[in-house]
Amino acid sequence: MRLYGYWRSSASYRVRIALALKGIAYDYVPVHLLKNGGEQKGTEYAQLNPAQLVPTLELTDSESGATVHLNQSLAIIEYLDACFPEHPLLPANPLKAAQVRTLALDMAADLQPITNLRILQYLTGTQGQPDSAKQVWIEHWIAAAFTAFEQRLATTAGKYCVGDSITLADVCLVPQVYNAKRFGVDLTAYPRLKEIAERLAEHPAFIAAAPEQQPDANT
Ligand SMILES: N[C@@H](CCC(=O)N[C@@H](CS)C(=O)NCC(=O)O)C(=O)O
Repeated sequence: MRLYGYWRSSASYRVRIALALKGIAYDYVPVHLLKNGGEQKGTEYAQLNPAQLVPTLELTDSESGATVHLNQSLAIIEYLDACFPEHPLLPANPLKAAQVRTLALDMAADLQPITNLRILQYLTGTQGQPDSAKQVWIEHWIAAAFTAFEQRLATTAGKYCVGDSITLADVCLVPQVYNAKRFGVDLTAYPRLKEIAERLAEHPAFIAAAPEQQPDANT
């Protein structure tokens, strides 16, 4: 398998965590989101993902032998979960699975897309907003999402976001916490979220998947 990603991309980070949890070996191909106007927009990469976003997972289909490119981190992770059932990321219990998906989507569908690079570039570029507007925007949407997440944890959490096993919810939380810290967001108002994120940060798979551990870190 080959993962096209970027060290600081939260969607790539999610897939790296899932790969590490499941102990799947893969090659890593960095796609620089800023250099030369963004390599994700280049003709070569856009063939792998028409949405011009990372990540892309390249794999060989075991049935046809064809090389396949998968996009959308949650689709990729669900594929990995189905093919590599060790350490399941979605509980078998349908109610618990729905709770996991709710928390995962809070981060991956409601928060991350509106704080994504292209949105921020549109805000300060096309919309002509000052650079400070970016920070205000990010802080506002992180607070909205983390407040809801914190309240949900009151009924779902154990050691981790849902119960005592690591799930897709945890996989989606950690990259957004990384992003929040990057923008200087204080997590004190979210004690459960903070405690779970700190616990996850000590897990070997989350350590291996961390942005600073990637070959393209700080480039
Ligand atoms: N829903 C997509 C989101 C992918 C995404 O937004 N990727 C970001 C990095 S986290 C990206 O490639 N941004 C480049 C850009 O905004 O131009 C997924 O989960 O895979």
